[in-house]
Amino acid sequence: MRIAIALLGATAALAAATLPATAAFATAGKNYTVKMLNNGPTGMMQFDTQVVRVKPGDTVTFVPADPGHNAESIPGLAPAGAEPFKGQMSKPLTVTFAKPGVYGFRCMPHFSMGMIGVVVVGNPVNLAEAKALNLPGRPKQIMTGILASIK
Ligand SMILES: [Cu+2]
Repeated sequence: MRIAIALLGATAALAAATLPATAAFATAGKNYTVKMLNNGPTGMMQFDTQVVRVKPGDTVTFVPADPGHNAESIPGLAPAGAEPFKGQMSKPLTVTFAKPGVYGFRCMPHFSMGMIGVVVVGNPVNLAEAKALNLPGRPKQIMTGILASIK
C-alpha cells in the first residue's frame, strides 16, 4: 500500500511538471530546418532549403550538416526593427522570426560563392527594399533569382 501511494505521488508530480511545457508547446510556432552543406541540391556550398516560408512566431534551425559553415543575417535584408542574428561556425542556430517580411541569411565564409537564402515570414512587406539592396556579384545574381520567385 505504501508503494502504491508513493507511485501515485510520483505520477502526479510528473504530470504537474509536464503540464506547463505542454501548454507552451501548444502556443509555440512551428520549427523548420535548414541544412548547411558542402554539396547542396544544385551546387557546392549551399543552404538546403534556400527559401523558407514561415508564419510569424515560427522558428528556423540552421544545422551544420557539414562543418565549416555558419548562418547569419544579411545586413539590410530584413524588415524594419528586426534583430540581426549571427551563428557560430559549425554550430546550430535557432532563430525566431516574429515580424512579417523577407530576411536574408548567409554563410560568411562562402558568401561570395553565393551561400545565401531567405526566410519569408508571412507577408513580404520589405520585398522592394530587398530587391534594391546592393550585394556583390554572385550573391546578387542568386538573390535576384530568389526574390523574383517571391510574391
Ligand atoms: Cu558555408
